[in-house]
Amino acid sequence: MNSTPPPQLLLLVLPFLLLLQTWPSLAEEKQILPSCTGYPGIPGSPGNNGLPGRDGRDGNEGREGAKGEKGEIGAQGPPGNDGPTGLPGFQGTPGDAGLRGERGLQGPPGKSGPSGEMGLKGEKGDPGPVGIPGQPGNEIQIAQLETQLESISRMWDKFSKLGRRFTFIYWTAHKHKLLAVTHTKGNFENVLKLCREAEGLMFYPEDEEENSILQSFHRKVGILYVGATDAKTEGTFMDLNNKPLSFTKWKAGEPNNAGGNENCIHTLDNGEWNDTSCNGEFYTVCQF
Ligand SMILES: [Ca+2]
Ligand SMILES: [Ca+2]
Repeated sequence: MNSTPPPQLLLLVLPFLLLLQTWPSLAEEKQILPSCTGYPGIPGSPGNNGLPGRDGRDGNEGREGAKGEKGEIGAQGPPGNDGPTGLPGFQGTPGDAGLRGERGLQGPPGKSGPSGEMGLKGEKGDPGPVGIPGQPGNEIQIAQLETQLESISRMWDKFSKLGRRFTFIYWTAHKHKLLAVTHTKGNFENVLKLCREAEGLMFYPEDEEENSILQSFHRKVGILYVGATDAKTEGTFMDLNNKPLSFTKWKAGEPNNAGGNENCIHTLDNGEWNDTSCNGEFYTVCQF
């Protein structure tokens, strides 16, 4: 640490030192010359300027200034963080159908459909050309083959008739009888033929219960022929096995053989019967 006093301090102390050196001589001079009256000395020259004073204390805080003007828009900040995933939007409307694609490869064949209705038997064809004379045959073998051929022909005819039953509708079982309605209307002869071609018989109800079944068929398809006629003996109705009727359901006043030509029977809505012409086109029920 430097102990040398600063020059400013020397300048401040120097006048006092000069005064101390001068003061004793003046005292001695007063002792020597106590009675002499002196003249006031010439005023000394002004002393040097003192050292600068210390810095004053900080003043009180001033009043708040006026609000400054609005600054310019700052530079755009960096992008913010990604927000949370929003809720799914509503389903949009379906777009237009696209262009039709190319035709695909053919798929495997489907299952066979149900067998169709058996066709009618065709007419006999023309005789074929005479064949080459064969070897002398065995008469026994020929007879056996002819028998087998006849058997096959009968089976075919049987299947053909049974196949016609598939055209009938509203099958119903009652006791030992199987009943069905013809698929089409016809006069008495025509619907009678439809039953026989299917190895059936036109149905005749033998009691009140069976007549109720006949009436239920009537409600499904309309008027039905009853399997009975008095064509053989006027006024005596018989079933198709030529047996007199054991049950009848005649409407009051029937049978009346109106016009002298009512030899068949048809059903009415209430289940009763009326004798009628055999030329009307009605359904019938076949019994198997
Ligand atoms: Ca009659
Ligand atoms: Ca009548």
